[in-house]
Amino acid sequence: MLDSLKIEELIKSSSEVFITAHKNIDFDALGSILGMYYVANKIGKNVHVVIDDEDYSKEMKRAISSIKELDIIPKRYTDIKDRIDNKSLLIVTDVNVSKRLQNIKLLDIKNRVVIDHHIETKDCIDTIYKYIDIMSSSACELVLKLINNLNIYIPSEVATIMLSGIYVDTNGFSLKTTKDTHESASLLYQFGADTNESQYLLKQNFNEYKRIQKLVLNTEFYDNIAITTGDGKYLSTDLAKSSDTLLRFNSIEASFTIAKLDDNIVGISARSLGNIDVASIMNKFNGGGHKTDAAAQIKDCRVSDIKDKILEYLGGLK
Ligand SMILES: [Mn+2]
Repeated sequence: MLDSLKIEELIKSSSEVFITAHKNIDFDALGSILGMYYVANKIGKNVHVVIDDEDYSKEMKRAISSIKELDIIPKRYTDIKDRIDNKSLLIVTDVNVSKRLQNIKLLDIKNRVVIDHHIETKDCIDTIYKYIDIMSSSACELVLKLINNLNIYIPSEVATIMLSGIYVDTNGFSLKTTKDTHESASLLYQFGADTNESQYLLKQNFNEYKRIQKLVLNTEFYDNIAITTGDGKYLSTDLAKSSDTLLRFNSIEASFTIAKLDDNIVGISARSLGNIDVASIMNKFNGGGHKTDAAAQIKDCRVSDIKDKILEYLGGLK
């Protein structure tokens, strides 16, 4: 449950607020950071947006230059580290594991709030308050609930970035989209979100597209199950996008994408329309999630062995 007053109180009692998200920032991460910026700003706190990525896509540069016009200048950890004291508050959005943070040193800040829609794993950041809802479409949707509850105003440039974040995370309002998602979008339009500008922000990277297509083209079908395996290394977001894509084909009820994430780590991303519980299968690999959306990472194993095990577990479900 979202406790808006608790978040408000934590911001009020802090010295300054630092907001960050995951490495390789995307629009959901940036949008949710900016939403939280306006929440803390309205409460009257000094707020710092902390981003340590080395480089950005053209689209991300475009978004960041639009917020610079609002006088929001993202800072690096080295710029803010001397400001940290024992009353500093760290707000983390769109991620809950420390190793994926923009800069792990931000955990020098001991008072932390996490707002996220990803599966909570064992190495979740320690917090004084966390709002994690894996059924929610995006971190932006969660932050918009807070914005709505606390009656916060956001400028149109930020509304456009948040709309783009929801668009990306729902694959164009098709996945994990609920009444709440549309209500969030509706609120963004009231703040002046611009769909034309959003189209510029949402332009895809062609190399990423090729990587995901390569995965998708390597799919094998077993009745209503699609299983894809990748050669070489992929990003975990590639696996997720591949499984999302596969779910859209005729008669497919569940999809699995398996590929190496690192030399000794194999990742699985699993999706289902709800009739097959993919979380129960990911649990067998010590992963987790929800019955429609789950994942796992396994050390020191082969992609082909993982595929065989999935088929075996699926056989057991019947
Ligand atoms: Mn997200």
